Formats: sequence, C-alpha cells, structure tokens
Amino acid sequence: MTIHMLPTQPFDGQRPGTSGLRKKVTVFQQPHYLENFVQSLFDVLGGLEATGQVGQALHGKTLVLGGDGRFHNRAAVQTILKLAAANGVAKVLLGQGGLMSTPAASAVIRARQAFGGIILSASHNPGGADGDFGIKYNASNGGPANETLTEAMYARTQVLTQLRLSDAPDLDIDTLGTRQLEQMQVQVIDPVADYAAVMRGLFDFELLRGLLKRGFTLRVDAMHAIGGPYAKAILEGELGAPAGSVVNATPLEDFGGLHPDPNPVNAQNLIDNMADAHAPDFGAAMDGDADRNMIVGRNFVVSPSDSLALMTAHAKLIPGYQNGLLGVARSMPTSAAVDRVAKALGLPCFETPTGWKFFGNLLDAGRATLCGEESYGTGSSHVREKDGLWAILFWLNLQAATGQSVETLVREHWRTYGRNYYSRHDYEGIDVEVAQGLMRDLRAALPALPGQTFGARTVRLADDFAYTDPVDGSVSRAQGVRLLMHDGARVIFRLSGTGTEGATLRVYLECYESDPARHDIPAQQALADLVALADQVAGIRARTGMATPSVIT
Ligand code: VG1
Ligand code: CO
Repeated sequence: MTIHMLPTQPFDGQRPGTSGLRKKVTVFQQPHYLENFVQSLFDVLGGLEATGQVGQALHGKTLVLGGDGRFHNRAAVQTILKLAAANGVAKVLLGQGGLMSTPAASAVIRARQAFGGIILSASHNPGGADGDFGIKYNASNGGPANETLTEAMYARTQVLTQLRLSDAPDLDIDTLGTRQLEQMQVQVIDPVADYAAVMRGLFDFELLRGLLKRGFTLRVDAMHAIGGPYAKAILEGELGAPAGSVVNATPLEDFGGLHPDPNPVNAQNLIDNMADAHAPDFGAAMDGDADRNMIVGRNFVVSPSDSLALMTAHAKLIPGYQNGLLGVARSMPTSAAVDRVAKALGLPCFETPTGWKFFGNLLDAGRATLCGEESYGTGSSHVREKDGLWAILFWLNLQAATGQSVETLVREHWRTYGRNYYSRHDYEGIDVEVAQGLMRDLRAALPALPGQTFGARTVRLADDFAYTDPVDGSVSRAQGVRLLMHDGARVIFRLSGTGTEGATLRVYLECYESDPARHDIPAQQALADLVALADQVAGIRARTGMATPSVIT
C-alpha cells in the first residue's frame, strides 16, 4: 500500500448549498469529482494553508462516516476511506455497510467525541443511477458545518492541484470490527446503537411499551430509505410494535424509484392508508436520510409548523424535557405558530435562515432546546440535526401521556392559540436566469410595497431577510424576501439551495385565525388571496409559464 500524490484540476460549482454539496450521481462519478471535494475538506480541516504541513491538524483525529444508502454510497465510502488514510486521519467510525442516518451520525459524533463526520446523502432528493448524490460535513458538535467552513471548503476546491490517496484495496465495510488502512484504523460500527441510547434517555420507553401492548397501532413509512433500520430496531424491536408497523423499511439504492420526501404529495400512500376505515391510530414518514418527519393522525395531516408549536406547548410531558425548554427556534419561513406558544410560556424564540446549520450556535450556547422548519424538520438539543424518528417518538410519547389522538391534540392547540394556516408552493425546474430575474425584480420592488393594499391586506413590512447570529455575531444576508401584512399574514419568496436541476422557487404562505369557528377551512382556501398577492407582486405565472405550482405542501 502506498500513498500517492495525484495531480488534479478544480471543478466549477463545488459550493455547498443549504445542506452540503448535491449533484447528479453522474456528476459525482466524474473522475476526481468526489476526491477533489473531500481533499478540499481535509485541506481546510487539516489547516493546510495555515501550517503548510498536510495532515497536521487531522493527526490523531477520529471521523465518523456513513450515508443513507443511495446509489454510489458504497463506492464513495471506499474512496473517502483511502483519502482519509492518506491525509493522516487516525480513525474512522464507519456505519456497517456504509450506512448511517443523518441524526445518528450526529449522535455518534457527539457520543464518541469525534472530530467530525462525513455524511453521504442528498436527503429527500431521488436516488438511483440517474438520481442525486450528496455529501456534507458535520463538525465536532455533531452539526452541519457553518458558513465560514463551507465557504473555506469551496474556496479550496477552486485552487486545488493535488490529491492524497492511498492505493490500498477496497475494505470490508459490512462486517463489524476494526481493520487497518495504511496508518488509519477503520472501525465498522452498528449504526443504530448510539442513536437508540440517546432515544432511551429522552422518552418513556416503558409507557410506550404499555401503549403498544394495549393495541395502539401505527404505520411508519421509511420510504425505502435509511430510517427503516432505525425504526424497526426501536419501534418494533425495542418497543414491541407488531412486525410490519414499519413499512418500506429496507433501504434501497433508488428508494424504490420514489421521491423519499415525507410530505402529503410524495408520501401519498401513507396519507391514503391513514384515511382508510381501518387506519392505524398513528402514521408517520421519514425522508431519505431520516432527518425529516411527517406526522399523520387518522385522516388528519399535521403541518410541520404546528408540530413544532405543539411540541413546545407539551414538552414538559416528555421525560427528556420535563424541566422545561431553554428556548425555541424556527427557520424564517416556518409559521409563527411556535412564537405564540413561546410568548405564552415566556420562552426566548429565535428566527433563523433556512437550513439546520443556523440552529447549531443556539443549541450549543444553551439558548434553544427545540428547533423546527416548515420543511418537515424538527429536532432538539439531543443532537445537532433535525431528527425524524425522534419526532415520531415525541408524538407517540405525547399521545401515551395525554391519551389523546393526533387530531384532538392539534384541534385543542388551535383552540388555545389560534390556527396559523400554512402552505408552501414550489415551482420546480424553472430556468435559472428566469428565477434569478424574478427574485432580483422582487427585491427591487420592495421599497414601494409597505402601505400598499391587496384586497383585505396591507403590507406592513417588505424586506430581504438578514440574520445576525446572536452567539457569534456572524451576518447572513439575502435569506429570502418577506412580505409581512398588518394582520400577521406573511408571504415569503426564496430559491431552493438543495435542488440539482434548474431552479426551484419556494413561496411560503401564512395567515392567522383566532376564531375556532373558522379552523376548518381548507388551507388553500384560507390562503387563496395570499396566493393571488404573491403572483401579482412577483409575476410568477407570467415569468415561469407555470399556471400552478409543481408541488403544494
Ligand atoms: C430544503 C428545506 C430546508 C432544509 C433543507 C435540507 O432547503 O427548505 O428547510 O433545511 O432542504 O433538508 P432548500 O434550500 O431546498 O429550501 V434535507 O432533509 O434535504 O437535508
Ligand atoms: Co433529510
């Protein structure tokens, strides 16, 4: 085995987006494409620029490695191991079969005090040979690399000239145990164990066993992705849910040809099952890397923004949060439902840009305990990622503790706090120039909007969201255009940072209704005037040629 220094040339476009670098599998399969990105990461982590000595700062360090099992996962693991060995990494903790969910990777980094971790996933994006692949780096707190680090990585990809790679043969990644690659140890670990231990410490497993024993039924749809093994081990294995409660539980390289995104559109099958006369008591789905969750009651879908608000309101019923919360945080486009609960409970409430990386500092500093995003993501300080199965266990524990169904819990919540009607309209696959033009013109139109009236609503504030991190003072600008109405309604526009084809425009719509007699209006109807407003202000239909959004959640 020898370590080779191979000449290489920079690739364009290796700037990480909302959550790591995501591209088509075919892009990642280009010679040196993955190698360049990982070498750039190691150069930055190793302090190459600072010390001039390769591998200095990585010396003696342990990294965690695993992915969601999508196509190219196994090949990428082998390549990354050979790069890590050649770059002086002391040890890699590798999930068996190269597998690890995103929240589990975060749990392992924290439990084993690793230096960081590399997660191979394009999350909810489709998989397979024609699908997407992705890679992201998490730091020693278990959370996504912050913008300073991702920008440094990107800068490095643009000037990279050399790879350090071992020519060792491929390693056995399927058998538990420790093996050697050059000077580096590779320990193949059970990807579920550390994560399950964290869950045991948060939830009342005894109570949940009792609930399931009494015949409470559930259907958890793992969408042929990495959440399957975790849900099976914990829900069926440990808590005694009947075999078959977790469906689509075997991770497939192409997710069965489906789109592993737990929303009512892509998890239609779950929605149908929960509308059935024989529907189970509780339903849920997770995404490709198991950090997202959708919560479904009998014939009743919970909006992710409501889920966060409800968790905040009831947190003290859950053992892990019985002493109360330090604070809560939501991404800017997430509805303000949680703000109302925070206000009632006297909790600090933070509004961050889209992307879990922005919650890291608040969690580390002990200023927030629960965090959430409208995109079916909720989590807490137990790890530094959003966590699908955690959310499922939280809702199960909540139902066990209160004896109330999902629908009753949500309706009670609306009665107490009012309902924030919410929807997201996605326009996918727009020409990039068109999308950028739309946002540019929208930004230019902002100064004239305050005071303007559209039907019953008047614009109170129109701006481009900027965030100053209250912990480190870093500023992130241009995080989305906000139109805030005098009555609390909002329309938000931003472009997706996770897509791999053209541009995706996301339009987020929200309005507030305090009157319980008006809590049963279909969301699209309640928000119809805001949809029209959005089109009037941004010219979506005219510019994109799309009469309707491609996805409505
Ligand atoms: C989307 C969501 C965002 C989420 C991100 C990563 O980003 O909107 O809330 O944090 O995906 O989630 P964007 O830039 O496409 O809107 V995951 O589960 O894909 O890692
Ligand atoms: Co995900």
